[in-house]
Amino acid sequence: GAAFDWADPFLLNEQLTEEERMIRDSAAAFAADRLAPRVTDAYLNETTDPEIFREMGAAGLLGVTVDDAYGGVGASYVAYGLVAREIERIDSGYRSMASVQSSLVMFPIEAYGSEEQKQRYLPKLASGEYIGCFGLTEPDAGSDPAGMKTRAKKTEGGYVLNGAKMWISNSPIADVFVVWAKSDAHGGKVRGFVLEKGMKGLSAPKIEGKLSLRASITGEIVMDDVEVGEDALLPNIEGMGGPFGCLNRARYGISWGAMGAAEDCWFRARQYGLDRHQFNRPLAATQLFQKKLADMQTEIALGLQASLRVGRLFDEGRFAPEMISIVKRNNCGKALDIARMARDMHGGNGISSEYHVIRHAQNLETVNTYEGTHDVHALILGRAQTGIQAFG
Ligand code: TGC
Ligand code: FAD
Repeated sequence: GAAFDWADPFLLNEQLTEEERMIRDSAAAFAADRLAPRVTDAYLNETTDPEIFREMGAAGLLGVTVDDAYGGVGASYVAYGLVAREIERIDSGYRSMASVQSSLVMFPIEAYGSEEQKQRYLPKLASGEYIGCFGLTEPDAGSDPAGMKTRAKKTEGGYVLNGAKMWISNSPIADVFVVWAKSDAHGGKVRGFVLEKGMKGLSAPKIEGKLSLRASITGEIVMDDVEVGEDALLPNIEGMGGPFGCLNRARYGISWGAMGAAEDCWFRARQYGLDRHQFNRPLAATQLFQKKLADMQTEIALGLQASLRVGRLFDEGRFAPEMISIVKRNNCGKALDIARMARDMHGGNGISSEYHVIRHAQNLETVNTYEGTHDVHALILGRAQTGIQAFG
């Protein structure tokens, strides 16, 4: 039989290609060198260094699946997932910054944009010179984005946009805004628009006071008679399939990312249990402690294997959104449970920023909520197996 690797129980590493392992390793080195040293300060002070985008760009971590003709890496969805896992091992907020840029801004421009839009935006988004954001959620339209109020009204040379987006990652520091609006010229159907910082009537105030995901800046997008030309419209998509197509990619990446955060919690809890003695023996010598480690190992091994499978299907063009709901929902839910467990296993130290586990737990509250809440993904899966839509 084969030797058992406790940290890689199902030999995931062996199931990756050479290129995927290389990309993973460079993401891991970047995360350790550039992100880990900054994260505690960023989290405590709620600051996001825009320079991180440039550094990620230089390290080849933005637009992993985007065509290299446009500055992307042209690698697989599995490689993209591995990058998300390595970045989120440090912090979910850093992974958010990267996944919005790659899946929610570069993807729609590549998939739905004109040649001119691709040339104009993709290389600069890939290098991190431009920071992107994605505006779908509104104050009164979260789980039900089709209920959006943002409107695009046809003018002679283009459109005028009015509305407000809420809870938008990166928006206060963004140069490029992919926003979704109902367009009167298209029978009220949802259309995508690419706006740029500095347009008259466009602002993106920061949302203050977040107690989760504090290393990633979040804001609103306010559009007050923002006039754009016809060239701001994403020409090749109409309807809710546009934003959902982006969400499929981001949700898939999050399923890997959440497992990265969970692994960090697991490894830290294991080490803490080996080092810390109570009652004259290591905490790790107790049955309760070992049971928790076994639960963590099991859920992470299963979750990673499932994400890998969905990633391979993605790369073969055979994924269904419901598959993504399974891994997004389960991996985020399990990661949150694991982070809370790791926090508990660290005792009092577990509440300190120095031990990192409470930061992961706080972050994963957001990760479990955004990109479709845990319950909303249950409803997607319930609909798929009963044929009954239980949302409204
Ligand atoms: P429904 O009737 O199901 O579908 C409407 C149209 O959309 C199509 N569609 C999809 N297409 C591709 N992929 C998918 N996953 C799709 N899901 C639906 C569908 O085929 C249909 O097309 P058509 O042409 O027939 O009109 O839509 P519904 O309005 O009933 O939606 C229900 C529900 C709950 C599934 C959906 O609204 C939902 O997923 N809600 C959750 C919202 C959400 O995830 N928001 C995320 C905002 S972005 C974000 O959080 C970024 S955080 C990132 C970070 O910082 O990392
Ligand atoms: P609601 O939809 O009001 O849900 C509240 C509760 O009700 C949840 O528990 C939900 O599961 C439950 N619920 C809702 N509907 C039903 C139902 N039919 N049946 C049963 N239960 C239901 N959005 C973007 O567009 N772009 C971004 O970049 C972005 N970044 C984000 C960053 C952060 C830090 C956060 C917190 C959010 C971000 N979001 C972003 C928004 C995010 O996608 C939404 O918060 C999420 O979709 C949930 O919407 P909501 O907050 O309006 O909650």
